[in-house]
Amino acid sequence: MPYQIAADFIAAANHRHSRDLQRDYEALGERLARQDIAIDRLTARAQTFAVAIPSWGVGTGGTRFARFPGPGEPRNVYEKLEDCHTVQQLCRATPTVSLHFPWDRPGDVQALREQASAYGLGFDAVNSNTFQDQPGQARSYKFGSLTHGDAEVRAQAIAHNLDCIELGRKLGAKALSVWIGDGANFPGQHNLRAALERYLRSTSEIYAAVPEDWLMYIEHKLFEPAFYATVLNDWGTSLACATQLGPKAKCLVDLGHHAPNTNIEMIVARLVQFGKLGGFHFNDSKYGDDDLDSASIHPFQLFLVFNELVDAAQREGDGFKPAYMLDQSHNVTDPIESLMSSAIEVQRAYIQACSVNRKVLADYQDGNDALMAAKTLKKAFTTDVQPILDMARQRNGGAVDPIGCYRASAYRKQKAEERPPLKTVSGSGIV
Ligand code: PSV
Ligand code: MN
Repeated sequence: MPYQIAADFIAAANHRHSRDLQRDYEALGERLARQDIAIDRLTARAQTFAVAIPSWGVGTGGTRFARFPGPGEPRNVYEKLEDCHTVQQLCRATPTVSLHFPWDRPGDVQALREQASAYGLGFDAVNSNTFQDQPGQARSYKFGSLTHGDAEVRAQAIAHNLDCIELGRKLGAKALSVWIGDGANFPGQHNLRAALERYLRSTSEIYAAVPEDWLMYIEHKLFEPAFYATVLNDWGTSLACATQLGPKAKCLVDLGHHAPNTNIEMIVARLVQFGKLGGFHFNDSKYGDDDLDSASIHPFQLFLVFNELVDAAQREGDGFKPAYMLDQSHNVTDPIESLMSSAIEVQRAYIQACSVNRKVLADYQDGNDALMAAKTLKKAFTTDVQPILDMARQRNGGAVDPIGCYRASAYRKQKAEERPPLKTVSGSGIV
């Protein structure tokens, strides 16, 4: 029986924090009450907040230079689920897992579904992978996949996406995420327009197979691995393609897939306005697609993204439900700790954005009071909502201090014993 952190271990750890937490919570409650905000209302929102874990995030990603695996890394999708369960057990904000095929292709689909439900986990969007060649694959993706000049390569990439839909269906997923690395490294290598035409033809075939109650997320990326011209390179191209594909197609915004200093919250507002915001891959970056933990570099940007999302939820009503997923790669941290940290940071940005006084903000905007409008946002951003997050976790049965509790447990040590490294390591994203 694989080791799990026991519920009474978490309860005992929580007990040690409960008095301080209660005091901090009451003090914050008083401060918020002065602004007419009921703290329990925010806590209830934090309790229902959810962001999906990327299955590839529980392993060490590495960079293009090296990968330094850590002890006890999961060696297959079943072990990845164990780690996802641990993240959810402690954080209570990550009830679903986003799988990546073929990395996560299960030997027994039903067994995987049952294991997930025994852990109380569900499946979020399934991701296709036509950016790598797999052993035994008939055609190579070296020069592209869905946009390749050769129809047989395109057909193979389309078939893989259809297979992902089928696997996702059996697992109870409701969306397919398509990111392709296709593009050119040299001017002249591609006919830029023809490449996008092929993209649209291939994705239309995939779109036709997307079940009616599913969504298809198309994920753009400015560059890498194509360093001159990526086929689906920006949100404008993504919006045009999703519109052409149809209502089941929406745009996925990965926070690391933009030029430096891009105003990402504005992209969010635009996609919401045109009904095409599908969801997010949350991560953070300093230079490019660094895949760092959420809010490790730009916490204010994350807050501003959620400011748009909270505003959109108010205007659009219940039907507004973008998919939230993490997408990060760990080189120097324990992946479980980084995933917990990111889930909490995304949740923090959401709660800070919920505490913006939107009536006051709108009045300042109407009165052209730029300084006070900015200060209204800053006030919400600088309010320390940590006691709300900790209380939400405790009320949901998680850990008040997830990383402390995880470190005090024997989890990593036990996994190192249970999971001796295999010669062939399971695939993890490094792109
Ligand atoms: C590409 O950089 C990406 O963001 C896509 O979402 C991939 O599916 C993921 O990273 C994993 O490599
Ligand atoms: Mn991504």
